[in-house]
Amino acid sequence: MLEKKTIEYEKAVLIGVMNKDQNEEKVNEYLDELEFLTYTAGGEVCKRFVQRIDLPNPKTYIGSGKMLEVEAYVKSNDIGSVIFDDELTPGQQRNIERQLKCKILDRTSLILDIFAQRAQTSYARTQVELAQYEYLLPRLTGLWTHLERQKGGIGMRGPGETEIETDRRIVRDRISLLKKKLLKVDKQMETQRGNRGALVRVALVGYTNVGKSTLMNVISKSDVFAENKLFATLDTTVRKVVIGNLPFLLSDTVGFIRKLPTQLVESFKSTLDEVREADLLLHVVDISHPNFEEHIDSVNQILTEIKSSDKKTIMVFNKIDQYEHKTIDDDDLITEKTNKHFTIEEWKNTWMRRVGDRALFISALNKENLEEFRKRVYDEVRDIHITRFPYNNFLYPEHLDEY
Ligand SMILES: Nc1nc2c(ncn2[C@@H]2O[C@H](COP(=O)(O)OP(=O)(O)OP(=O)(O)O)[C@@H](O)[C@H]2O)c(=O)[nH]1
Ligand SMILES: [Mg+2]
Repeated sequence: MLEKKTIEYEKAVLIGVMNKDQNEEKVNEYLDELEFLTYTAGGEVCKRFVQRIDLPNPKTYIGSGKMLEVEAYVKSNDIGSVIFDDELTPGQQRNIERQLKCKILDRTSLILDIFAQRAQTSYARTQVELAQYEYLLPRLTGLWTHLERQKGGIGMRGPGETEIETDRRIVRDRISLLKKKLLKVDKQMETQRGNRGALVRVALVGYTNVGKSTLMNVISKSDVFAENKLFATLDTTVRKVVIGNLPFLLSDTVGFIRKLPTQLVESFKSTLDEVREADLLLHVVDISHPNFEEHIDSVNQILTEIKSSDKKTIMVFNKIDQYEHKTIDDDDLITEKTNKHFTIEEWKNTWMRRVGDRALFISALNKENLEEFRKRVYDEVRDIHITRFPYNNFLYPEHLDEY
């Protein structure tokens, strides 16, 4: 019999704060995502702590009373990591670590850790390593200021300072080396992209885990890795797809997330170039996710950051097979109807009013509505093609179904 392998999950605790603009539901949704990230990184969440606080405590993020509560729990439950749903300052991180005496992670370091774990190619690894060192550098500096403050400048010079200075120098050297390495690969990739000729380029973009790779696979009959964890894809895959007689390039790339660390956006610059240089974006959305509208906003924000927000875009609402809306009983006269109660039909109407026919509702998994999807993509690609090659358009019939 095959030996059954059980994965050892590290015990973790999550910490979030609720300010006056957030309700409990919202904070829980954020912590659900943090829990999913933790699970993806190999952790098992034993408890969540939430504190109502308008501004994070500058020393320990949460208040001292809450810290004691967390400390007691960490001690008696053999907790390996305490994970905060926000970026901690280097000082906060250190103070908390000193009190809790276990690993302290923030949202940024957790995401960086997942990226590091998932990077397959040497190119992706280089990009992640750069982002990690960029994250580390101010924290090394922080370590020094902290020692300086604690023990005073005098007597702390010498070995202590040299050590940190050396560390800092090593990290800086490593950063510039990695940047040079990436620059070289960037050039190669640029040439590669140039060699692809005049084909229209379409890019799948969207929040992580929405089904971009699954859609890529059904459309291009390729075999991109897809799974129900976050950041399954880190590298970009480009495939030539032909719909009707019209060939174009389709790319699948890294997923986005709320508060995506800026270090990652920067170091994944060339991976994201595929998006930046695309003629058409397919913005894939997981409509079955309770927070999908916020996901759309996060994605749009990142698209703005990488100067791609004004591109022609089709909104592709995926996972309609899994969509569940809240219902209101007939005799319930109190509950107000919100968009959580919308049916798929109501969402269709809403989005049609917003973007006209540039919104599609599909299930990549069950292959629902894929014909409509192909037809819309065909029409858009054809339009781009005709604009680009006005003398060559006799090749393409007005509509796909004229074949
Ligand atoms: N129910 C349902 N599940 C889907 C559908 N499309 C994809 N999935 C599932 O959603 C999960 C994520 O799919 P991926 O294709 O890996 O998602 P992705 O957007 O590429 O994710 P990242 O690469 O992590 O950003 C997988 O478990 C898929 O099987 C769908 O239409 N319906
Ligand atoms: Mg993917």
